[in-house]
Amino acid sequence: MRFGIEFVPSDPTLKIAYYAKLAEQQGFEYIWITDHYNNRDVYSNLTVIALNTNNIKIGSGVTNSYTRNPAITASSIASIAEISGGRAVLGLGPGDKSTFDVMGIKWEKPLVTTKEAIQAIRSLHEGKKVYMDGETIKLAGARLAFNAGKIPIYLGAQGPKMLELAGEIADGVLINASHPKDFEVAVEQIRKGVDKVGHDLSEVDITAYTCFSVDPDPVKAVNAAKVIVAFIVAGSSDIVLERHKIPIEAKSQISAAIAKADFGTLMSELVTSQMIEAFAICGTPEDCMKSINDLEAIGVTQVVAGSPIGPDKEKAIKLIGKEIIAKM
Ligand code: F42
Repeated sequence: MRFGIEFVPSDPTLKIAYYAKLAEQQGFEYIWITDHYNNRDVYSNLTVIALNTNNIKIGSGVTNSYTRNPAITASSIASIAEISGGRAVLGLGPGDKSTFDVMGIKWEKPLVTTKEAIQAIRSLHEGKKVYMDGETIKLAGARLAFNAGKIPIYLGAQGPKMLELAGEIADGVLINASHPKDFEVAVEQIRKGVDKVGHDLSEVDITAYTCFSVDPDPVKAVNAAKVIVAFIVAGSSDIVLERHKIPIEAKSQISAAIAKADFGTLMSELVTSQMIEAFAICGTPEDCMKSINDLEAIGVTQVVAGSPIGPDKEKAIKLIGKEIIAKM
């Protein structure tokens, strides 16, 4: 099992760089930085992290091809590869519709757009002059003026078609989920894509991009995860909720509480232990280790400790290093 960690640049960049260095010391292999326009910029964060770490791989987790043209993304991540001595990985997904709406960006054909963007970025990294008359991506002779080298591309995916596409064309897939039931379904979809192109499933780094919360006190760990789990429930499809036997009406109740910023009711009533179990890896290091072992048995090859990581981030990073990574 590989271990990654997600940082959200709602925190200041220098604070993230401090956590990043700590994560490297604790044995994590990947750092993933989220990309949303309202947070600090992903590539500024990756640059500062590159300069403050030595071995850990660093990537966008995930950027998209709506807010950034694929040629710009190809150049940005290749710059990070150069600055970091070849440690860059590109996480790319269809993006977050709610942030596009406020920027006036239309979210058209996310599957096709993401596929074409990956093809374009790969060709640019191979040093080619790229002409692409795709359904949505159009390039008319774009070429990078410096050597990018080979940069692994991970696809951010949840939907069945997107997961299949990841199996077909990506080096890895970042799946926002935490429970074995969701990965049973996901792995089958990825396998379909892999089979289509005659590859082997082992060539894809199947990554659980989890809501993770660890603390010696399991109650504190659960409380720290509740707000994140509330957002996950509010954004989950009915199929996913049914899979976990969570009543569909819970989604609208939680969405209403989020809209009113009624975090008291969320914390005390609406987010149930069943939801925590379905959508987070949570509890003592031993609890978390058990969940990680269950994921590994299903085919997950990387676990990313995503927000909140724990009620005390620094303590949680050290705890994961000492009590989980070192013991796996
Ligand atoms: N989004 C961000 O904006 N920033 C982040 O930092 C971020 C991190 C992140 C990490 C892991 C992860 O898994 C996702 C992450 N996301 C982040 C969200 C990500 O960008 C996507 O929003 C998320 O993964 C949801 O994507 P999805 O896999 O559910 O795909 C959507 C587009 C979907 O509907 N997929 C369908 C499917 O079955 O997979 C396919 C729909 C389809 O076929 N559409 C056709 C097409 O061409 O797109 C068009 C159909 C038509 O009628 O037009």
